[in-house]
Amino acid sequence: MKLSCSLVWFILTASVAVAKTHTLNYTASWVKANPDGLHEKKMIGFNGEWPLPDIHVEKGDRVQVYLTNGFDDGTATSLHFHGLFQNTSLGNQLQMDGPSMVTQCPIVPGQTYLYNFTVPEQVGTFWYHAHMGAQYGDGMRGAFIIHDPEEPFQYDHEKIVILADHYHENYNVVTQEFLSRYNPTGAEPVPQNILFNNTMNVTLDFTPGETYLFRFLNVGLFVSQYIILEDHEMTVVEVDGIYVKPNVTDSIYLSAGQRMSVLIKAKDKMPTRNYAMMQLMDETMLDVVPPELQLNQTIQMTYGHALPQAAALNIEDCDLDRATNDFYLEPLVERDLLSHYDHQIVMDVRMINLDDGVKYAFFNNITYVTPKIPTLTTLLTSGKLASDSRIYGDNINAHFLKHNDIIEVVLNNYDSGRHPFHLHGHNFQIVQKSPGFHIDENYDESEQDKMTVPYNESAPLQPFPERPMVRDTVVLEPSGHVVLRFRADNPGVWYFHCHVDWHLQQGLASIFIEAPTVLQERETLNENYLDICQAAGIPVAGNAAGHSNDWFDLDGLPRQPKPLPKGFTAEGYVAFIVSFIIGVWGLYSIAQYGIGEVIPNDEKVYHTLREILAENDIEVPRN
Ligand SMILES: *[C@@H]1O[C@H](CO)[C@@H](O)[C@H](O)[C@H]1NC(C)=O
Ligand SMILES: *[C@@H]1O[C@H](CO)[C@@H](O)[C@H](O)[C@H]1NC(C)=O
Ligand SMILES: *[C@@H]1O[C@H](CO)[C@@H](O)[C@H](O)[C@H]1NC(C)=O
Ligand SMILES: *[C@@H]1O[C@H](CO)[C@@H](O)[C@H](O)[C@H]1NC(C)=O
Ligand SMILES: *[C@@H]1O[C@H](CO)[C@@H](O)[C@H](O)[C@H]1NC(C)=O
Ligand SMILES: *[C@@H]1O[C@H](CO)[C@@H](O)[C@H](O)[C@H]1NC(C)=O
Ligand SMILES: *[C@@H]1O[C@H](CO)[C@@H](O)[C@H](O)[C@H]1NC(C)=O
Ligand SMILES: *[C@@H]1O[C@H](CO)[C@@H](O)[C@H](O)[C@H]1NC(C)=O
Ligand SMILES: *[C@@H]1O[C@H](CO)[C@@H](O)[C@H](O)[C@H]1NC(C)=O
Ligand SMILES: [Cu+2]
Repeated sequence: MKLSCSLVWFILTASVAVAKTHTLNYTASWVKANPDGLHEKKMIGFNGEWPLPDIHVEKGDRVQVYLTNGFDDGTATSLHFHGLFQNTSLGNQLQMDGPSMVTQCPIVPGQTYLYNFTVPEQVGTFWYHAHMGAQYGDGMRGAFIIHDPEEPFQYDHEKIVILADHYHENYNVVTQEFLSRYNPTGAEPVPQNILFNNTMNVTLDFTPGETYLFRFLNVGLFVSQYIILEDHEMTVVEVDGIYVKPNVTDSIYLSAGQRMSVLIKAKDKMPTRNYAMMQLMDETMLDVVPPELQLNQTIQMTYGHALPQAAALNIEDCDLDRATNDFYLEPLVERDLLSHYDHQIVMDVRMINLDDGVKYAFFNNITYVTPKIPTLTTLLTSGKLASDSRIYGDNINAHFLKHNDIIEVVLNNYDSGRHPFHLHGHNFQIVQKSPGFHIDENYDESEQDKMTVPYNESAPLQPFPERPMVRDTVVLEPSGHVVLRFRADNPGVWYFHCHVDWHLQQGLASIFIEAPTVLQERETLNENYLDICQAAGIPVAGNAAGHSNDWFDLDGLPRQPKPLPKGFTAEGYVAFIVSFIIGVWGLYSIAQYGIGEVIPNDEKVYHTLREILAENDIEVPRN
């Protein structure tokens, strides 16, 4: 006993001796920028500059990021480090995870929050981004690389490339237009462009004979993207912070949130021309493709500036389907399949209109609605009640996980879109991943349920892999399913959500409350946490509705709107509201990416609509 204690002490001192501390001091504020060269807009800079810096650390280092809210227009913020486990066994790590109203209060103007954590267990390609509405779409994002002194591959140069979709309007404007009854089909906002490392028309220099490690990250809000090389091979070596057995391909696919590191070997001899690296949107994710939209751009792989430029690549011969499939990749360090589960969570994904005419996204019948105080505050201030689901309210899709249980998450997609799901605090084995089941463009929405192939445990579509792929973000294909497994070895309050941020805004989220009593022993809310809550006017104790006198009083808890009246289908609503608006105002323009202009007199439209509903004997939705 004594011996093992001193051994632990020795190991701790040894690792402290080499680990560095990186102290970063950032003030977030609006700055003017013109990322695509076509439109100047406000982007979110750190210390007055945009793009934001990439953060480089080494395995085991400590990171202290002071984030000050310097916005001059009341915008609140928060910062998440995507893919980092924030292992709570290290003490007080959960309050560093970042999602607003889950593990912290929003940071209001003038306040500073310290993100203070270590990265002892992980290496590879991660990123940081605001976790407050769709805010990171305005550029509050960057790469976070954890270097490994013992990297299992060699290269001459490292290049980091963040891919993103780009909107000319600011995130709050786009969000408001999207979550509107004037967009009853829930058509996602179509970006105006795609960015390659925060800009366009990039030239990458290649030297014959050299090998390049490219770390690609999709830090966008919405569309997945392909990278396709002309006459060069990519060897995939890392995926979402997991080394994989090297696999050669000419095309890769990254959904929002995903990362891939690839080795690219330059031509051995000086070629007589330059080559194309194509960056391509996954256009199947767009409801409408506006004719002027550039779906791709050609990045120059340049051997010589005097050599002929590469033309855009014809990709007809590329096997894009293989690129979308991460099921075949195997982790380099062999980790056997978690062969059984202790607890299964089945979640059906649906998109449905509620009574306010807005299209929401659901896990089972619940769309996530932000509670009045962060779920972490509720857990840590509720004592013995922390395991009682009632105190968390009924609109956060809470799932309780027992310490060290093996959890199986089954996701069935009753929607025709692709959804990249991301789990905080863990990664997971992908034990089943069905293909998409194609849906006719003119399908009848009421037929959607019949198209879907849900997971059937007695007849899995694929054999279970012996060593399944491990990721932190996985794409659920249209009308298909995925099955994920992980061990609940990190007590916490972990957000599980779609990384298409528009779908997250529609409520496609759940909270995994993992071993709450163990977490209470590990985590204490620090002064800084309490201060930023107080500054935001958010109670520092209480249930989801902020009450701490009666823990079962949920009066005032925000909840999802009522369902649409019976017999009044979403399609009926769409047809009705569109024809109604055209009829009355004649200014509705669905041409504008299916969103249309915001009608100036919003309230009036709605009241008139209610009157017409009543006149036609359609049950009038209550307020
Ligand atoms: C961060 O920068 C601000 C502004 O330059 C300064 O006032 C503050 O003291 C700095 N904080 C730390 C911890 O370095
Ligand atoms: C990229 O090229 C297009 C077409 O030439 C041009 O309109 C745009 O301004 C360029 N963008 C940047 C950031 O260079
Ligand atoms: C967190 O740390 C504990 C203790 O070292 C370990 O058992 C567990 O696997 C870790 N969990 C994650 C998700 O890294
Ligand atoms: C960060 O956390 C470590 C470990 O708890 C602590 O020693 C250190 O003082 C903290 N940093 C700051 C600036 O508070
Ligand atoms: C992308 O931008 C970052 C800085 O913003 C830079 O360090 C990196 O080298 C750029 N990548 C490429 C491939 O140019
Ligand atoms: C790469 O993946 C394919 C499956 O797409 C597999 O057949 C092949 O064996 C893998 N190659 C290596 C070198 O692991
Ligand atoms: C790139 O986009 C243009 C139009 O924006 C289209 O004509 C071309 O086929 C696209 N190329 C690829 C490889 O998809
Ligand atoms: C969801 O369905 C369950 C069971 O049918 C029901 O008890 C619950 O109230 C529903 N929740 C909401 C928010 O509608
Ligand atoms: C699941 O598969 C089993 C075995 O093939 C089959 O008997 C059963 O009908 C299937 N269940 C559903 C709901 O399709
Ligand atoms: Cu989604």
